[in-house]
Amino acid sequence: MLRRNGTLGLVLLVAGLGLAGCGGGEETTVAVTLQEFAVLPEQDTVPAGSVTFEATNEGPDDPHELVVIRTDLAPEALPTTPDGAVDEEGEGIEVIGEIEEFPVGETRSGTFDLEAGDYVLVCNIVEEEGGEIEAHYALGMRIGFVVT
Ligand SMILES: [Cu+2]
Repeated sequence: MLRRNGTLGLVLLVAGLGLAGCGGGEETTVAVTLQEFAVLPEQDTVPAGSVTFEATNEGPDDPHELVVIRTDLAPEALPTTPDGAVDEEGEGIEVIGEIEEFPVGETRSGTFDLEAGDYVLVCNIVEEEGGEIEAHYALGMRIGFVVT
């Protein structure tokens, strides 16, 4: 009797681990503030699985976007094009997806299947402001993000 219960318990435990290890088990929502010039997620570490970013553009003036990049590079060390934007085809990075540019005062969400690893969240908008080129990435819209 004792032995049977022990075996049953072990089987249930293994089944439970199997489900958890199947991927897609975890669903996490992370609020992210976009502003001039910063990307501010409410948490910087999430479990692997389905991750929904709820991005709010707090401006005050510019449209912003949120690009999810998998990379082992530091947030400020991503490959760039001559205008200062991240080269999305560059060495050492993989663009997973993005929430496209949207206006101040609005919130947009995007859901991505993220494996464990190191990521960087950036806004990769480049605009001309009074004759000067402004790359939001170069101005500080970048932050590390870890999936465990
Ligand atoms: Cu931006």
